[in-house]
Amino acid sequence: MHIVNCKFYFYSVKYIFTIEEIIVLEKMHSDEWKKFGNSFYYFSTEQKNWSEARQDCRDRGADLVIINSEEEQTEQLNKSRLDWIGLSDAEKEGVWKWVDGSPLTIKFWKSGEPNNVLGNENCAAFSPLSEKNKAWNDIICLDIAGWTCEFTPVFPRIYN
Ligand SMILES: [Ca+2]
Ligand SMILES: [Ca+2]
Ligand SMILES: [Ca+2]
Repeated sequence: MHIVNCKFYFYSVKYIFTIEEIIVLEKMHSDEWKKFGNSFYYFSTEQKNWSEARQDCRDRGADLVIINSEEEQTEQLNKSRLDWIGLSDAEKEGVWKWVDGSPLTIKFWKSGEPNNVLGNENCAAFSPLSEKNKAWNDIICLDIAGWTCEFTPVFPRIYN
């Protein structure tokens, strides 16, 4: 009887998750999400403008990708298409901010970018077939491009 109780206790603990943990589990077991480092990534199959792309990520419990390191930049580089990242200067011209509100520190602009053509380029995207450290272009936010969502769990215990 004692052993049965212990076993029941073990399973109870193992299978009670918070909603946030269930979202992580879903991404872990979904073919749509790819894990790299501490994050999961979703690569769109469609093309949308920047705001619609961001909304799609939010609907998936994530946001547009934020490039925090050279490793992440390199990992994201294998793209043969224009692809939105979570970076814009729409609020104040020339002041680039990530979708989580953090300022731009490590940068991977193409040569000559950002150039704010016609005063109207406020959203950043990977350019196709770019060099490793020179890959981003500022383009018009209403342009159509693919996009990448990133989800970083704040509770690493269940997927380590
Ligand atoms: Ca990131
Ligand atoms: Ca701009
Ligand atoms: Ca540009």
